[in-house]
Amino acid sequence: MKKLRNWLRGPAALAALAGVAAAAVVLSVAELIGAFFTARATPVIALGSTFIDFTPPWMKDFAVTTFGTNDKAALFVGMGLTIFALACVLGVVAFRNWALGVLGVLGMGAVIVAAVVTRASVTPADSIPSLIGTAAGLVVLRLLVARLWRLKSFPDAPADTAAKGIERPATTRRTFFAATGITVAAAAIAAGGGRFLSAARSNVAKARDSLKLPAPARAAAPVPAGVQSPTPGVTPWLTPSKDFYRIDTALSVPEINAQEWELRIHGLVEQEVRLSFQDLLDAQLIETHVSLTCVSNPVGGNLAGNAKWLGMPIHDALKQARPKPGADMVLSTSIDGFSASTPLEVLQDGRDAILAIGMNGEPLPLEHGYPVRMVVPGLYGFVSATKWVVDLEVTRFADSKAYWTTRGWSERGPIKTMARLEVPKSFAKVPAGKVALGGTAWAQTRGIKKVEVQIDNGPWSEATLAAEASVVTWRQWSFTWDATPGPHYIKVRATDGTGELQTEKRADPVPDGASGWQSVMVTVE
Ligand SMILES: Nc1nc2c(c(=O)[nH]1)N[C@H]1C(S)=C(S)[C@@H](COP(=O)(O)O)O[C@H]1N2
Ligand SMILES: [Mo]
Repeated sequence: MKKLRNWLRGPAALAALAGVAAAAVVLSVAELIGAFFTARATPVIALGSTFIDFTPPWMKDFAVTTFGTNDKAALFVGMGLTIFALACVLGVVAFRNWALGVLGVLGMGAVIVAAVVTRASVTPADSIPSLIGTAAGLVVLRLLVARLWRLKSFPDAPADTAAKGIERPATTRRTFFAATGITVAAAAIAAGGGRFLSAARSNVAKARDSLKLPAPARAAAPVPAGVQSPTPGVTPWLTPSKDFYRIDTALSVPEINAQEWELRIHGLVEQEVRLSFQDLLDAQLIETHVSLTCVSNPVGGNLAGNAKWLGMPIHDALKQARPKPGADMVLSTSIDGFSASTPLEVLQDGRDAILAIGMNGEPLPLEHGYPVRMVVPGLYGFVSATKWVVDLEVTRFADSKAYWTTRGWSERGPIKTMARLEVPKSFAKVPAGKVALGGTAWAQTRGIKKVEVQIDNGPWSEATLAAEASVVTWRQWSFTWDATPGPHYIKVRATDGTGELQTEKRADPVPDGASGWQSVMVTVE
């Protein structure tokens, strides 16, 4: 305890503090200048994105199951702690041996620049904010550490202090804290200013808000009455866009100017095609309800949503390019380097696979892919639902691998049949008597024919299905249970439109989606 107190009072702790202040300067100066460059090029975003790219599948799976859609916040906290620790070490090293400290800062600067320039759709000039930030950090570190060298109270300061030409009057601890405080405050202002500037400079959100979507050539089939489960508390059948789950590798949402957006269709095609956003607005658009599902969704999880999409059939775009024989896959790539491998045949078999520009009657929200994303019924998002899509390469599974496939996930991902119990919640306490159960089931492109409920290890009983809108949307259900006091287990399972029962076999999300019957414990009082 006493040792710790002495250490905290000693020069090492102050040097660590100097390191933290210098790191804050590196990041905030880069953030401020970065407002004039792409957001993907700021150090925090570039480092975080690089980290995500190197995340092994088990860790991604862990992050999504532990933090769900808060996985990005968790990453930022982890990064913050790591940078803090490294900055402390660097501060101490610089205090003891300035040359080593300089090497350390330059080394970290090099790591940052490497992270920046290896991002997708980033030019070498985008490393300028990081370079200037690193230089500013180095200057600040020097100023603060030099103050520590001059501090009278540290007789153990490096002996070569005089040799460094530092002969000004000795400073005090108080002036060191003042200088550090001013530095950190200035860094906070720079960071805030950077955020403000990038927001002010961004016209993309405004352009999106004022965009008028054209009327579809083929409107969505009317939604029948009774698609909503009568059980109170069940998820809305149509997911409002603001509540739609969001899963992607993008730490900062890509901001694409629709006027500059272009989709390149190339590879094994007779004719390379480039589509502008105007081409999409002018195309024969279709509107369709489709439920999306994430492959990382655990049994009973909520990484699924159902929306009304508006877009151009991908089939029509491919027709212009005319795929060559032998091609069996379309690799779609987003502006930030994510990619998905979708079977060519799926995009041509007549299902509503679209280049979507609208979601629930509005332009795509920025975080759901503005200005254009793919929506393909029946496939998990990681092999089909590319947001901010800019490139379609017609190719072969044998020749190209998509983003998650190179990270241990499957190259194909048809959605597995799943029944979900939503009411009552796991570990809920419910009164004895009639208890309303309810939830949602899905088997996109096959539809849901039956949902069954089992109490404890009793017989399976058929639930009441809500109306079916289509085989590519999810289907809700309800069931009335005569509950007797005590703890009970409720199990649910679905049968798809082809008559196939959802598999009981438990599987993890990696590599191609979770399976198994959801089981929930409730207490009846
Ligand atoms: N550009 C890009 N598109 C992407 C992803 C991504 O990481 N980057 N993730 C995919 C995955 S894994 C899923 S499940 C869906 C989720 O779409 P949503 O966020 O609109 O729900 O987007 C897909 N499209
Ligand atoms: Mo996903």
